[in-house]
Amino acid sequence: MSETTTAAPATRATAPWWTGALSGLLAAVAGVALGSGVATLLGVPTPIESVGNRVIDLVPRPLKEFAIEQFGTNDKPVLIGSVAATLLVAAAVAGWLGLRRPRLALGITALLGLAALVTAALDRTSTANVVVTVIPSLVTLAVSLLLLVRLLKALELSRKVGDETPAGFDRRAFLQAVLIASAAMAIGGGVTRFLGSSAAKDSRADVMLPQPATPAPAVPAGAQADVKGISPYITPNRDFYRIDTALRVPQVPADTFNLRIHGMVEKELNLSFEDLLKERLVESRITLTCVSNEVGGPYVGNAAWLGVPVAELLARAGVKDGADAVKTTSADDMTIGTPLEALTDTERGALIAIGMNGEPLPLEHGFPVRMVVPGLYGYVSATKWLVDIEVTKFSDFKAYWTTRGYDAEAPIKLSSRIDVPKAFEALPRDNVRIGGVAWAQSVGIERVEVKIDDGDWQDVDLAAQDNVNTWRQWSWTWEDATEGTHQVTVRATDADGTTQTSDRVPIAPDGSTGWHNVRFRVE
Ligand SMILES: Nc1nc2c(c(=O)[nH]1)N[C@H]1C(S)=C(S)[C@@H](COP(=O)(O)O)O[C@H]1N2
Ligand SMILES: [Mo]
Repeated sequence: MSETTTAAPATRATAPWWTGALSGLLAAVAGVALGSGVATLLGVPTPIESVGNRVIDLVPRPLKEFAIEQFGTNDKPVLIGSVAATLLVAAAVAGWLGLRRPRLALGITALLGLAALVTAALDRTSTANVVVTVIPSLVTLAVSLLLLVRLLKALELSRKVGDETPAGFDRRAFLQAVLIASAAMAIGGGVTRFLGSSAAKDSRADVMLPQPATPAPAVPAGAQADVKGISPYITPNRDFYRIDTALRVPQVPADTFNLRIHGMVEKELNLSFEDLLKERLVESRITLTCVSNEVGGPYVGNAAWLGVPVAELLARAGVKDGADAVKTTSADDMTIGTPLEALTDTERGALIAIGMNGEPLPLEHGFPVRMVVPGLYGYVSATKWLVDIEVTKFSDFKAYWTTRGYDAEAPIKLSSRIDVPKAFEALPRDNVRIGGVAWAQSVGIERVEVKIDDGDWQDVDLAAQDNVNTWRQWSWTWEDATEGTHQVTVRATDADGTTQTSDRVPIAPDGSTGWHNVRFRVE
């Protein structure tokens, strides 16, 4: 960026500020788009995803909880959006500054690119070699810098020889650079959008699940309560809650899959996906729950899981004396610790699952293989994209969430939820139908009661109990409903005779408690 040798005027005229900001934006977006296209072709995280993954790992637990609470399953788009928005603002400011101080603009752009590079090198969600995972951010860095140089160059004011007043910037060169940047953007965006990573998706489409040796018994008639708007008894896969730290769903094709079982065992086992298909497959309905589920929250779902009993595989490996824990690791390096006895207990029925509601596991729910353990919160049991099972001791390791303020062991707490009415819903006086679900995995639900306002507890109608590991639906009609605003409260009692406590405790360190209530109107 050469300065003219003539004495510069006190204030230098420049091209309009927005041309600088636009240049910064275009250079950054085109760079990111091309980098993302390359990432897609290589099957590794895009630069924005890598930055996002790092943010997930670095944010303190309260903020993570806040994000899950505020945005629920949308926390990922919100995070990606925030990273992208921050980048756009920084790039626009850099471009604007670049009108007067091109070196500063290039410096800022280089720093942004380097940040992406470092996060790509540290990205845990990719099993590819680092040399490959950093290629997209290198492309982003190079393309952004080259384009920014070209755009800013075009914006430099040319001066007629011997004339103090600038003649304006080179509109043709600027337009040309804008077109080049736009083309880069379109190509990168198109590749990312249309060639999105497909190896795991294709692999899933090829999977044929065998018939289970032990199918689940039919869902009992009457397990579904007759209340409009209540949760479906079986949660469809597409509606099943999703909670994980993976910004980009880990890609684990079934044909390269290997499950290693090792640690304090007599004999290490290595099982391919084919091997798992040949095992004795069991199908059972199990209600999964997340420790992040607030009282009345949505992070609970009921599905039929197909899988190999964990107890059988552990028995074959031969667990050594002294072990009390199993540390499972996923393809994206999530570590989860589970009490050994929960997995060796054949009664409990923990599964190495390969199927969900009659289909191979959806990619977001752990394809090709995950663990499902009745009665334990997901973060201590339900490892998705499972690749490694190590028999060990709790004293020898700390699992991911245990280092973030959650307890190492966490059975699911007895709980109940009102599905209908929704908050502030208006119901007609002659048809005040109330309903919901209650769960006490591995024990079973025996009784559910509701009360209106400060009235007496009333027994509700319980739908048929499926098995002790599934939720149970309930319904109730308020016969002599009175007009106005009311509050309904629910509490459940399990088959051991324990009734839910009214004490409200937060989700950390081992799950929420308290009664769910809903305010609604009768008209
Ligand atoms: N690899 C991996 N597995 C994981 C998690 C994760 O973040 N990564 N989250 C766990 C948590 S906290 C829960 S509640 C369940 C949720 O399973 P789902 O998304 O299929 O409902 O997965 C568990 N398995
Ligand atoms: Mo969870």
